[in-house]
Amino acid sequence: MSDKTKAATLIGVPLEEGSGRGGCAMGPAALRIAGIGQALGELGYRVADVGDLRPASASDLGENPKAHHLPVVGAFARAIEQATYRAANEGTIPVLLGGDHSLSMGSVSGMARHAKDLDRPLFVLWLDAHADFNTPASSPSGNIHGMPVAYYCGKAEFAPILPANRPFVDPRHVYQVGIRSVDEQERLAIAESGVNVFDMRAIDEEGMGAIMRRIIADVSSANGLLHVSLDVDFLDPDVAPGVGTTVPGGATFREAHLIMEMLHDSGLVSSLDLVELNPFLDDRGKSARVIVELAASLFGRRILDRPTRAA
Ligand code: EXY
Ligand code: MN
Ligand code: MN
Ligand code: MN
Repeated sequence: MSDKTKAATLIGVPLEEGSGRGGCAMGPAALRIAGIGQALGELGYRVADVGDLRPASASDLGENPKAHHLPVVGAFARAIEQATYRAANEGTIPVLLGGDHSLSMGSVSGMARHAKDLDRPLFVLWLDAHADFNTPASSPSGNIHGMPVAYYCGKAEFAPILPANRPFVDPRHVYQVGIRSVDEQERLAIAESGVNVFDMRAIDEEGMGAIMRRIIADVSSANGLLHVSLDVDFLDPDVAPGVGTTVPGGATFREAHLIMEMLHDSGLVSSLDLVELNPFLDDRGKSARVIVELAASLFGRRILDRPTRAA
């Protein structure tokens, strides 16, 4: 996280219709109670909380049996795209408090518009058990939270949600880390797309530090902006049980913190999603607190000061 900016905008997204079950709409409240604003403030950031987005359902978007609750999810995507773009344009780091992962259709699209204004490429670091690369045609569930990566890469158009000329993210600029649950058709689409996937086996074999050094070097050499999207199910369920789509064998507490610490030191992060927290499934606020601690590491909380490395 760049210390030059030192301002963050919290954007609450009480959206759960993309997930196929109730609970994620309580995520923004749980993250606030767990102290997200206070944590960033203590690290020296000027924090503005714009409250929760509550757009009216988009009546121009018809229901789609293969993309459930499209009028609600689409209305949120429009509102999120604008709020994210505005916060970034004002020189702050947008922090999306989710809400299910379909919110990234809006946040990443908003950052893609911002990056285009700056004539810089947008990169995305997708921390998730899932690839979220389905389309309405390939999805086994019809739940839109399994589709946002395909959407912002321009590979899945449900209906005219955002303007047709919106900038897409180059799939080769998407880095997925922690992946361990991929659907059959999704697997083929990812392989063809050029998305960079570091699955759990890659993490086991190569180590999180080595993987992150490669990603950071790629973004840095392209002078890119980096959007980070953290799905609670990226973490092992023992670390963070408060999510509806747990998959065993996830990232450890320290692996996740190492990512955040290295990202902070890189100074490359422009924006952040904290998604899929389901307080109804959580263990007395455990997962909400872990997510806030990870965000604090991303914004500069450290165990000890590091020696400055020679260039
Ligand atoms: N791949 C499955 C689907 O598309 O239904 C599961 C997606 C879960 C998505 C969670 C949020 O990361
Ligand atoms: Mn996800
Ligand atoms: Mn997931
Ligand atoms: Mn490139």
